[in-house]
Amino acid sequence: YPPRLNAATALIDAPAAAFGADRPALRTPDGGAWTYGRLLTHANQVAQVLTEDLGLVPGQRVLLRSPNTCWTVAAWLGVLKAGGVVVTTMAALRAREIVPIVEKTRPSLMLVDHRFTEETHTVRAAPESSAHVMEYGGAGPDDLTVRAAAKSGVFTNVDTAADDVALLGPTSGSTGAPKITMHFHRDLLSIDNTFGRHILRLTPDDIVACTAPLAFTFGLGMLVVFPLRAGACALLTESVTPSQLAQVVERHGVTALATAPTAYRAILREGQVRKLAGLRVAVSAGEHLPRGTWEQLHEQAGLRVIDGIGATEMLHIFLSAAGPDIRPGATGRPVPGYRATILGPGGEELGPGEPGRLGVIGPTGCRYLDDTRQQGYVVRGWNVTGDVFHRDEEGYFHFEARDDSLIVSSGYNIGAPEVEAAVETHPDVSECAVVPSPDPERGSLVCAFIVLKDGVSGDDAKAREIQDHVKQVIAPYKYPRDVRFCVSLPRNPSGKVQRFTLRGIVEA
Ligand code: 3SK
Repeated sequence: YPPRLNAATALIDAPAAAFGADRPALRTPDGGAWTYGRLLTHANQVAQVLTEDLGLVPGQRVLLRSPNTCWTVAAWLGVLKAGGVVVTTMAALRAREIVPIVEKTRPSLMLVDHRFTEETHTVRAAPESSAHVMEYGGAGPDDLTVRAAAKSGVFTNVDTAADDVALLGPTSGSTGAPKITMHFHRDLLSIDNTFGRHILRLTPDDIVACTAPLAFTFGLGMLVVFPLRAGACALLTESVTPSQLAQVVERHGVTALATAPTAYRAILREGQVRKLAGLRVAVSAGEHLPRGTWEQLHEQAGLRVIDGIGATEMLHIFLSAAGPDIRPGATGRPVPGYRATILGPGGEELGPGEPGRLGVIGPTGCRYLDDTRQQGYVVRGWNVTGDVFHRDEEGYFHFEARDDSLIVSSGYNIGAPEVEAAVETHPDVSECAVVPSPDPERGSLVCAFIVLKDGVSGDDAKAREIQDHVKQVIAPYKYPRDVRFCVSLPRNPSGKVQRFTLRGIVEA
């Protein structure tokens, strides 16, 4: 990459010129449609508001909080154009989840979809935060979209370096406070030059749908980076059930779909899979895709699903396979540009058939913002994702297990300690331990073993009460769907909770 590079130039200015300003760039199921020209104009207008009205200086951070909307894409590109750093957060997060992100990333500004401002104002009131909050998508005089309408839509992108930070992506780690991954302008192009070009291979005729939020780098790649670089169109959905997703795919002529195995399984179960038969490309990521699900999708809709594993730390997918290279049941091989290995307990590289921790090296990699956990993730140059795999003689990588305290449910990474802490804020709870419980639909469920305070009885009503409480405290998708009351938690002699004992109970 050239030393000076603003990723927004490659993501919207160049595609609008190369593919034509009238080409469709974004669509929404309700009939909304933005061309490349319109997206470029709105992204420029956002950059103008940020720099001319709000005095944003290159390198300052802008937190975005929104579902997947056209204006979110414009805001995201506008921040890059202005030389700012995007801090992504999911709309579903609660104040107690946003505060640590704000404390760590210190944004100067928060751009928030007008439907999600309530919790943001709580965050704004916190002593650590001095960020200006601006809403968008509403109609008030200070709304970003209203201010943008008064701008010319002409903007010269700030001259950033290829390795200036462009994106701060929080990731719910398996322990403690959220970790904030940093990615450079060049990283945003690297994921396209690797997974995008070699595996996904979108064309300008593709219409792409993905259920992941733009705040999750899986969604960012699938809905912004890859389609825009290919001249394709992204269909943005907010929250859809699996059967609505199948309908959207059929009704809107979607040709490329990316979602988690949970959604594919639900579509199969609900008898909707024929609606996916028009897909040219189907991608599964976020959790392990079992061979049986791959085969059902192949038999019933003719799909050859591209499986893949990525990580927020790596920005996107680094193990995958497409077309004739696919081996059902295997996740794939290192995406061109990446190398992968299996590491033993002492960090030594293991041979074929031996399970160990997955290590990966490539053009993107883990750089946590000011976090000693960096040493745990990058070991002798290998990015160690926490997943256990084995490699076969042909060089394909096969999934075995995930990090002990990270629960992957419907493609979401949920840290067990965070759920435990939320459960323990309920006044009737004495202590709690959270483990994954296997689930045919979601891959895993969040299962909470709860010890109640003396005199409180654990029944269905109490379980529902605690579940509702957790949904108020942290993002609702993290709540324990499986609640089990017990008299005590199993502990080792030093007092540490023995999660493996609890896992044995749920797996029995
Ligand atoms: O596999 C994942 O969980 C992932 C994470 C970040 C970006 C992309 C993917 C598929």
